[in-house]
Amino acid sequence: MNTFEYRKNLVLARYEELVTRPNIPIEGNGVYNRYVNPVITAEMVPPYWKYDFNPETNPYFMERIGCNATLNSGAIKWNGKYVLVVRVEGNDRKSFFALAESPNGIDNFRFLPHPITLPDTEDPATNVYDMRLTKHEDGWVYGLFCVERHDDSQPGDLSAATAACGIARSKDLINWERLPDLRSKSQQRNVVLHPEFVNGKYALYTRPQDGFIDTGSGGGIGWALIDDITNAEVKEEVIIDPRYYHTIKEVKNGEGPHPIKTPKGWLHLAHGVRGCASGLRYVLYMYMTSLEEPWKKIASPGGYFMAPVGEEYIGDVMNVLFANGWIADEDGKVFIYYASSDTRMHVATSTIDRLVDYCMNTPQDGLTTSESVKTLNSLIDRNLSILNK
Ligand code: BGC
Ligand code: BMA
Repeated sequence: MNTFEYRKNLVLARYEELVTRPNIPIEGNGVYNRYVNPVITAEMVPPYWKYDFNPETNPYFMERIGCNATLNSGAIKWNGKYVLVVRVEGNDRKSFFALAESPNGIDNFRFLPHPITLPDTEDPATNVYDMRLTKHEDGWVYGLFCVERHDDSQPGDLSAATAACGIARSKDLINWERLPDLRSKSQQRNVVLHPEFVNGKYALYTRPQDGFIDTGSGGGIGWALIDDITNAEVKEEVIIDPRYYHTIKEVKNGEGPHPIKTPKGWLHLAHGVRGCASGLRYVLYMYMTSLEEPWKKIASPGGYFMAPVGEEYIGDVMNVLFANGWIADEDGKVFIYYASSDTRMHVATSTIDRLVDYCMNTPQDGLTTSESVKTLNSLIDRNLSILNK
């Protein structure tokens, strides 16, 4: 067999083995289960995206277009399938969106033949990432994502950039209509569309920030009502989930996917960031807001919900868990899609009942060591009186 045939067969066989390998849950802390394998990795991008399959032009069957990572994915249940809109990042550091679907939500994810061709605005972005999908009650599926451009007001600084929220909508997830970017006084990243009208308006979770990296005086996750989604502008913004000193969200926080409606309130998944000697640490946390007034917090479990473990620590940007997609099934099962270290996608499963229980019954962060010890002693005392009976 010549090199071309040999390598082609090897690459195709490896790919097939990876995408079809069964995933197995790992019994965890009772709140959720992780799974033994990631659900999507850069190796699971179709070989025909990477290799030239023509023996004339690629006799060594060499990779031509490399894929660096598959990360921060939006999620939606669509025609009975579990669909992710994956942030695929090429070796050239540009990311784009591509749909991958699975029959069961935990394994056998396959990419559709082409990535999404997202129309540009008049001011094309250099990079786009982290799409949040919302099936809105107006009948459209919206994708909100970060658009990044060089900050031309600082011509001498090649790393100076601006972040804003891009908006697109679709009826089939394949063809996307691009709407104007969200106008806002500040830069924005992690903007998410609420699935229902609130007082007849579109509602956004926002994350105002002073600079491209620094949230600065941007105090946390915000909430804003929008008159016209085809010409969206943040006029007034209130902070609904603030940052705090010496917590898991001291430096930054941001809404994950849009919240899930439950009989007890809206269930939110978010990320919190703190600084440390090795850089920024990103973890996931949860909170709940009122059904009638989604901007009012009704539950705030202390600490993180998920933080990296094992290989999740390792990747392009170490010590990061990030989630912008989850799917709640009719039977109450919840599929949480999270990325580790800006490198690969995983799933964790739970149920609405368990997640609500987690939010309502996990003690809040008392914000000081002595409060934490008080809370711990109260559990220990209650348990010892049971155990010593
Ligand atoms: C990266 C994002 C990152 C952001 C802020 C962007 O250039 O693509 O992944 O969140 O910078 O660090
Ligand atoms: C950003 C996020 C993500 C990324 C994270 C860690 O602020 O928006 O794109 O996962 O930083 O690099």
